[in-house]
Amino acid sequence: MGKDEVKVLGMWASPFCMRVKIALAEKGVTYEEILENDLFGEKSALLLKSNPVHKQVPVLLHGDKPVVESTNIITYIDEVWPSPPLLPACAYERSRARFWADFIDRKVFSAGRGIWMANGEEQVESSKTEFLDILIYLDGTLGDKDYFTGDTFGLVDILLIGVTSWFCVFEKYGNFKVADHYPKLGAWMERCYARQSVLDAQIDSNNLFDLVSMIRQTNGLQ
Ligand SMILES: N[C@@H](CCC(=O)N[C@@H](CS)C(=O)NCC(=O)O)C(=O)O
Repeated sequence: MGKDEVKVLGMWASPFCMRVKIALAEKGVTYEEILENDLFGEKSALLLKSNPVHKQVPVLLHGDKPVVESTNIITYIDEVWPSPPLLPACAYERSRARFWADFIDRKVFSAGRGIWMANGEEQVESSKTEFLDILIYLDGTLGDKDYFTGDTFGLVDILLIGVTSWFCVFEKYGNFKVADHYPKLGAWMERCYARQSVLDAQIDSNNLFDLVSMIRQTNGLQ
């Protein structure tokens, strides 16, 4: 493998892989995507060798060097291919972006999972409240800006828009629409989905519904 060659080990339904694909597209970096066929069964030897600790996708292979964890991968991409920058020039604004990146990573996807893995109406309602309460903070920090750190699409946008690929699932099982509760976040999603990088990386919602229904059945949920 050439020393500058870029490969992404991925999986079609992964919001975290979507993030990496968006970041590479924003930077104009060409890459080969290698999909894991059986991520929850037999993982490929390449994945096990590249991410021996977590054994998860995405993995970015830069030449023969593996980089793991989607947020870490995107900051690596931003350092190696600096233009256009994904983090603000000002140190204070960069620290704020990293704070929100961490908030998104800790909270949003796991709260959404609580909705689609809920067992019964009561659990659905409490998970939905938890999820919507997390979004209050994101809606607040977005405010009237086009993107989370101002006028330009950046790290925080990429991290959250990847996770929004699963919002259709959260909304279906929770019987709500994020945009009805948070119109500014709804408009931000539309703005992001108008970008080619996001469109090209988007995940098919019907395939996600099939996957989720299969996972629920496997776990004995109705
Ligand atoms: N924190 C990780 C999460 C990655 C992750 O959860 N990947 C999932 C696919 S969406 C995975 O590889 N799951 C397989 C496993 O955990 O065994 C990141 O941001 O990259």
